[in-house]
Amino acid sequence: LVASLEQVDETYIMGKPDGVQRGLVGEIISRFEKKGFKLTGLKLFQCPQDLAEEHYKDLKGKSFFPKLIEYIVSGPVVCMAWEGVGVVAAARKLIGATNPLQAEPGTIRGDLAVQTGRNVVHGSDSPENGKREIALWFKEGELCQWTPAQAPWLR
Ligand code: RTP
Repeated sequence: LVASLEQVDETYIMGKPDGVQRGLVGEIISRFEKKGFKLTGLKLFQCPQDLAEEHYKDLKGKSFFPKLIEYIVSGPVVCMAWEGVGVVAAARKLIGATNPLQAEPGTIRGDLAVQTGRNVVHGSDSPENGKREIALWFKEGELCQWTPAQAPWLR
């Protein structure tokens, strides 16, 4: 009851090219599904250069920016939109620290990655960016609004 009164947010989660190449797509999706969030968008997608640059525009001045863009467009990514109470912060926790060597065991990066430049997955860092990024990566008809079958233990 308490949770149902709170704000439902949405976040953009992306399996990065290394996650796809290493066969971790199912594992990544599974972590968010098992937690109890609702999937509202999902596609495999070859990201063009301009979209990668727009997505990471806040990092444009960083020395690693060119390598980051090269990495993101190096192969298909898995684009996901997830919805739920507190989903943005919870997803960041499930993903773990940016540097996988500092990410806690039990997190996606802590369990599955070693290098910052190959850290398997992206998650929006605020509800505002969640909305912005979902609008950036998905066309309207690609998102599904649906009501899960009654399962009050997940609310
Ligand atoms: P993300 O946006 O991918 O979820 O990652 P984040 O918030 O944890 O980290 P952020 O600082 O926004 O950086 C975005 C991505 O850039 C790559 N990166 N490389 N020093 C480096 O070489 C470096 N620092 C960041 C990572 O792929 C990081 O996830």
